[in-house]
Amino acid sequence: MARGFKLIFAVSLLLVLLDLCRGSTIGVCYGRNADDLPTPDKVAQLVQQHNVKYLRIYDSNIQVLKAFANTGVQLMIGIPNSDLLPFSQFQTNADTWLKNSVLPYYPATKITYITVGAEVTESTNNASALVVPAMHNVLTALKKAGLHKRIKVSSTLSLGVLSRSFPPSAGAFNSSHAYFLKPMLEFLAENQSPFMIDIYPYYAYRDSPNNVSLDYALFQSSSEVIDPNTGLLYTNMFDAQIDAIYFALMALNFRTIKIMVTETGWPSKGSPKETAATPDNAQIYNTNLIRHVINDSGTPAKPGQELDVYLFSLFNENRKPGLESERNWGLFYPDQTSVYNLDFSGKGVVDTTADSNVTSLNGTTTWCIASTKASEADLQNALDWACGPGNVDCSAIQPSQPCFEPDTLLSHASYAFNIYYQQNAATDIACSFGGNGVKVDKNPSYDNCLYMTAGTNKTAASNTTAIASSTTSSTMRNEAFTWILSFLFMTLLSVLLDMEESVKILTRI
Ligand SMILES: *[C@@H]1O[C@H](CO)[C@@H](O)[C@H](O)[C@H]1NC(C)=O
Ligand SMILES: *[C@@H]1O[C@H](CO)[C@@H](O)[C@H](O)[C@H]1NC(C)=O
Ligand SMILES: *[C@@H]1O[C@H](CO)[C@@H](O)[C@H](O)[C@H]1NC(C)=O
Ligand SMILES: *[C@@H]1O[C@H](CO)[C@@H](O)[C@H](O)[C@H]1NC(C)=O
Ligand SMILES: *[C@@H]1O[C@H](CO)[C@@H](O)[C@H](O)[C@H]1NC(C)=O
Ligand SMILES: *[C@@H]1O[C@H](CO)[C@@H](O)[C@H](O)[C@H]1NC(C)=O
Ligand SMILES: *[C@@H]1O[C@H](CO)[C@@H](O)[C@H](O)[C@H]1NC(C)=O
Ligand SMILES: CC(=O)N[C@H]1CO[C@H](CO)[C@@H](O)[C@@H]1O
Repeated sequence: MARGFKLIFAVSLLLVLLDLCRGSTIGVCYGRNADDLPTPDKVAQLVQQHNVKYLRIYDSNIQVLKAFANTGVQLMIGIPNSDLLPFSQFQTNADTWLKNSVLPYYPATKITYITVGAEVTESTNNASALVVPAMHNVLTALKKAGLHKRIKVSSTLSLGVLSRSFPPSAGAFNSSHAYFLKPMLEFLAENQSPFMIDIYPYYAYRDSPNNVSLDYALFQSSSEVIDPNTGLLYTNMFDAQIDAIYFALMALNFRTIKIMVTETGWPSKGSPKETAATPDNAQIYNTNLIRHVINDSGTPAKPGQELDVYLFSLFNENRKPGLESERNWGLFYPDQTSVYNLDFSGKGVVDTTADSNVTSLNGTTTWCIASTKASEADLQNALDWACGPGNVDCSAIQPSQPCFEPDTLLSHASYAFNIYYQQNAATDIACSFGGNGVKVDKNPSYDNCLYMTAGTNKTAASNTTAIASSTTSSTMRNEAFTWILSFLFMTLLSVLLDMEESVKILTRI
């Protein structure tokens, strides 16, 4: 008996730690308001190729649910505002939907969240009044199916729920929403569901460029904004907006509710007036956002707090109404080529846990170099990007270093492209550089200038002391995590086996 208890204890400890150490995650929103998108099956491949593990959809489309079966991708599914009336009216409507639209695909398709309604305060019909009753009915349906612990129910909101967001410590909900917001917050607290918010520093900048600096919106500010009430320093608008929500929740004494960002992003193109909507800015925002989040740096009010974030959006959606930017939030064009390079891992070094042997997957080794057809301007842009946001160590192409000669843009760009490519799992997309990169089978190394292969820096990457400085935090967390896991594994072993046996195993290891 005692052994049984020990075993149960060790297993639950393991599970608790797994959960605690999960870290912040990055997902992507898969909106489908377009008539030219690839089939859901193709999208499932694209998503897996890019190692995206979390995906938000806005409905419970059967083709999509089927396409993501057995992919390991965790799905957040949704009930649109237009369906809230039936869901709020009768329990049986929620029961039937769950039975017909969700359960047949679960658990092969990993559904982890249901969003009931989306940004109801922005909705023209009276969705706000319906949302909480609908949430209760969906939860009850899940309880009947025994799934309420595995699938969480919430609803996404826009920053419009706040009447004040600056300074963050003065964050407060608009009291005219209290009639539905208060019961919603009670629901979330009771069921340990997250507060889901869509956050767009882009709009804050676009709508008041005189008050908000572009650098502050893009996580590039060299100056800080001080919250006079708390003395907290803000270097970016994203953190300030999240903290405004934390303070608004605290003001109502909802201290346990976690925040999840169900949409954020930056458009790559806009109308002539939307000058900040460019591929460069979109790339900078999303790159910096991912690094900021993956790092588990939290916000000034909640340092170290994990935060799950979904990027908006997977594709450009040609049927979205409104300004030009509305149709250009995508990371990918409908033909599945990327609008700009983006490293979803935010790490910039080979992820030692994900890929153990990338190049030999195919039996061949490939390198990525700059195309001779690329223009000087494109090469310079791509080189600057690789050595900057792309996180490539470009020291070897500096004067007097081994790869400085020949001192040409083509040669320097080739060296940098290749490192980026190898550090990002050597996927085709990691060698795109806006069409200026090409893959080659022949090792481009010459003299003392050695071109990296995916294997080259394996040991360096897995050696804690040798990791590039910009990435230490999250990688070290993973290392520590691995140690904790190994330790727990050994504890488990020692419970499972006789003590003597496990001592033997330990000494052998
Ligand atoms: C929405 O519904 C609520 C509750 O039924 C009601 O108090 C409110 O006036 C309605 N608002 C509108 C704009 O119809
Ligand atoms: C609060 O919400 C109401 C109703 O949506 C709106 O008219 C009002 O302008 C909002 N107040 C603030 C300060 O945003
Ligand atoms: C922008 O700045 C002006 C003047 O400093 C101020 O009156 C206004 O309230 C600010 N607007 C916002 C949205 O912060
Ligand atoms: C990562 O976190 C550390 C400490 O929390 C911080 O100093 C560093 O600036 C963060 N890096 C990024 C890219 O946010
Ligand atoms: C990669 O895999 C190949 C074939 O399985 C193997 O020969 C090679 O040693 C592996 N390389 C590394 C670095 O593990
Ligand atoms: C394998 O490598 C070759 C040569 O680079 C390439 O053409 C082919 O697409 C690769 N196959 C896969 C499955 O990556
Ligand atoms: C890690 O790096 C240190 C210092 O460079 C070195 O002494 C050690 O042998 C390395 N360990 C491994 C496993 O590569
Ligand atoms: C090819 C390459 O970049 N090699 C590097 C691997 O990591 C070691 C230690 O960090 C560097 O010294 C090498 O230059």
